[in-house]
Amino acid sequence: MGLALALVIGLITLGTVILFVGRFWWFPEAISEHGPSIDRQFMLTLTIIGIAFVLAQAALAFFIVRYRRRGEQRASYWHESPRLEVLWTTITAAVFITLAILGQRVWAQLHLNAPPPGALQVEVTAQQFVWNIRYPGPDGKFGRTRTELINDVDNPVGLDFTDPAAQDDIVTVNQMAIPVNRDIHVILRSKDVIHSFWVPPLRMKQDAVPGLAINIHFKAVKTGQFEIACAELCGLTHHRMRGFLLVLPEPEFQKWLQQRTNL
Ligand SMILES: [Cu+2]
Repeated sequence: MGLALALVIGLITLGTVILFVGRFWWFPEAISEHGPSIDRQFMLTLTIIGIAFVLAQAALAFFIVRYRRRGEQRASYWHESPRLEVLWTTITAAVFITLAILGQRVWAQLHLNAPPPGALQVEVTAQQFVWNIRYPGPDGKFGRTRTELINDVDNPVGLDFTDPAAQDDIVTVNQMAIPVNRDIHVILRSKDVIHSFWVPPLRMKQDAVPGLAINIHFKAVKTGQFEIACAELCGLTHHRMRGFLLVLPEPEFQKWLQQRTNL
């Protein structure tokens, strides 16, 4: 029984290692400037945790075989070794705290630091079950909004057109275009419940929380069309809440924007 169990543990460990090392089902290619540093951090964490996982499973299999019941001899065991417990708890804590500090650096650059000057501002307002995207228009200023003006048919963010700055704002639903190689400053809001703005190739995921304006920034370095998924279970048709991010060369982006002006 002991041998069979050790074998099963060995096979599960081997299968898991093959799945990760073979990368049969892996991330989409990173398209943001910060993407490679997120991937590096992920690989570092995965490698360290992977080594710990293999060592722990090998030790488990070894102990199962070494101290198993043989014939009339009972399986032997011991417990409580404060020295060992302190040792492995300290090592685990040191590894986790170091990884957390390293990861925090990349995360903070995107979430806590102010967006670089000149970044293009885009407001993303999540709601059940669409993404409302707003651009400030030619004046570069977001106009005033009022909740009582919200109307899902033609004014999803509640633009107040008595404010001149609101008259040229451009609002689209589920279609977000951005220029490539330019800093983008996203102001993330929610109208109803918590949603999560997730574009896997950007390596960017951030909750949208009602009542908060959350600032994130990034720069896409490859053009293409990518999916904006909602990564927070937000209601019955959460799975249908998907938008598209179009990363365009600057002239095409300007054209895209112009086509939507005065609509
Ligand atoms: Cu959602």
